[in-house]
Amino acid sequence: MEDCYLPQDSLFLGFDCSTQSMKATVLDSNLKIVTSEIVSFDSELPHYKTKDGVYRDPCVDGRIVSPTLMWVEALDLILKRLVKLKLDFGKIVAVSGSGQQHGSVYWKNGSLAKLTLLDSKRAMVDQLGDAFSIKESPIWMDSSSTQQCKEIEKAVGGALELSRLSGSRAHERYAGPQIRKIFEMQPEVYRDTERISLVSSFMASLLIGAYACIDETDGAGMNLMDIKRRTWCKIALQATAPGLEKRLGKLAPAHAVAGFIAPYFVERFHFNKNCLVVQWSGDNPNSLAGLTINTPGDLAISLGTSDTVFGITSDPQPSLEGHVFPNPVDTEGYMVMLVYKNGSLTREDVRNCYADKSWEVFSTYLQQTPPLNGGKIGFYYKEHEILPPLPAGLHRYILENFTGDILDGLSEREVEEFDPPSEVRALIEGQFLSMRAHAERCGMPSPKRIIATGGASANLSILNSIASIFGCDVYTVQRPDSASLGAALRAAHGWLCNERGSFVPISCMYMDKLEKTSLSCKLSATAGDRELVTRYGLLMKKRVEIENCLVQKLGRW
Ligand code: ADP
Ligand code: XUL
Repeated sequence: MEDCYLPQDSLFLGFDCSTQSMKATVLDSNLKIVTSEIVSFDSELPHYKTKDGVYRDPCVDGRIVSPTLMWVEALDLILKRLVKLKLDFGKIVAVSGSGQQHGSVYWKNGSLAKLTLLDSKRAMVDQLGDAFSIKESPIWMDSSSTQQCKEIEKAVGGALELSRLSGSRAHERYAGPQIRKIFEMQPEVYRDTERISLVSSFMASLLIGAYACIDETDGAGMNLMDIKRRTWCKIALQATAPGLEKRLGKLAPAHAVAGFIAPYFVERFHFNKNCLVVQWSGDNPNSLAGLTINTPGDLAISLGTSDTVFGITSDPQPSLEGHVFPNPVDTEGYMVMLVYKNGSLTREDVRNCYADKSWEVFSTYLQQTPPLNGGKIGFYYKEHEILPPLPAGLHRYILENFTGDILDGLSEREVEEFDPPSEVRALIEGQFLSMRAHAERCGMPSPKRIIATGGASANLSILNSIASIFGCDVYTVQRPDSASLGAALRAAHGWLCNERGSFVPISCMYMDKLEKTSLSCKLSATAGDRELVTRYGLLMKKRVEIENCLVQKLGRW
């Protein structure tokens, strides 16, 4: 194993610009957390008037955006908070970050000059007010580009072909269909755009005071990149919009250095001028890094605003439901992922309706009710769902007979038949049975261990349900914000690769001393009995059949 020495007394800063908040985590050279901070968009930047960090457009079906400037202001604010915590910025040798995946930012013609010449005496937000041709960035929750998805798939030879080329079929939230929508509906705005960034490369651009490259892993979440070659895919570019390649700039590996930190940050926060900014990437890829996932069979379940399931493989299969990205922490291999839009916000909704708005009551209900819920199952979609593509809505069923014919065997009953505790269990079992079913369908290996992260991984009763449904142990990390932790780890990794002049495996930084770092995980829920796992398997199959019926009846594709 190579010697992966990080200089004593140095610090590594990782951000996470997510849907509801901006987070920061600082690691020392032993990969221990020194400090962390969070800025919640709704409550701490109330003048943007977001709800859950976003605007849901009441006039345009499925349009969900966030104000780009809010992210700019949040960066300044979180750095000010870190100053208050007496963080020694001079010791930070590398910075990186996570962005919510797929969200895109549109820089107006002539904005590079504004970015390069930021004056450290005035807040960034006051200098970039006029820098964007679109002030509200489409984000991952948006589902308003169905038409463009269809057009792009048709132009490249179908959904599966696009998935084979770019790692995913066309998805409304992906930047490619969003860009095409802007090109079609606001051609003058598209013409007035000199650069398109993802949230990740946008934040890196602020930090280096120039346009940063899009990294190859987050770039794969656009329906525009050839995942095998790690280059822009000509046919997808052509199917999306003219003159796109020059607006996207170049791609770079996630471990590459984007540049030195800009004078704005050196003068305003006293960063060392030699501090490196390592390419930012998506929040899920950085979580994969932060959870130290590097063996097939390790499965991560992230329970944040969205729920995601991911692991690594050397042999990804193109599919219509999963996503394939280049491995963010290696030059070889792939990350495979499933994404649900109805994650924490839907759990909160059910908690608020049925469990006195309290996680404690929610957990008690989950503990009180028997596994399999007496055949009561539910599909809870507060928002239009991605997996499967179904509109917002609530569908409850009671399976009378587990072995009977699916449509004869189930009856859709009145809401009253579900008391509050079984409502909670139906939601949780439904969410995790769906994950188990789709992970199997995508060819992900049966998990040997699951690592849970994200806000809801703090809930032990949820973790117990996961362990029973998947039939394997569930681990948690010391802190649920693995995306900013992973970003700090990737900052260290990028620094090391740069120092060496070539790629080194990320694991060499923590191998053999994992338990001494802040990356170690602990066993939080143990696998349930095998018989229950088998019975959950049967319930899962029934649920898939019902899901398929719902998609046939209500799906939009
Ligand atoms: P983000 O995707 O914005 O980074 P987080 O990972 O920070 O989201 O997760 C935030 C979510 O965590 C909240 O929306 C909340 O519903 C959920 N959460 C927090 N505590 C609990 C709990 N004890 N049980 C279930 N969910 C929780
Ligand atoms: C991933 C996705 C979400 C966002 C949330 O494809 O859409 O998980 O990354 O921030």
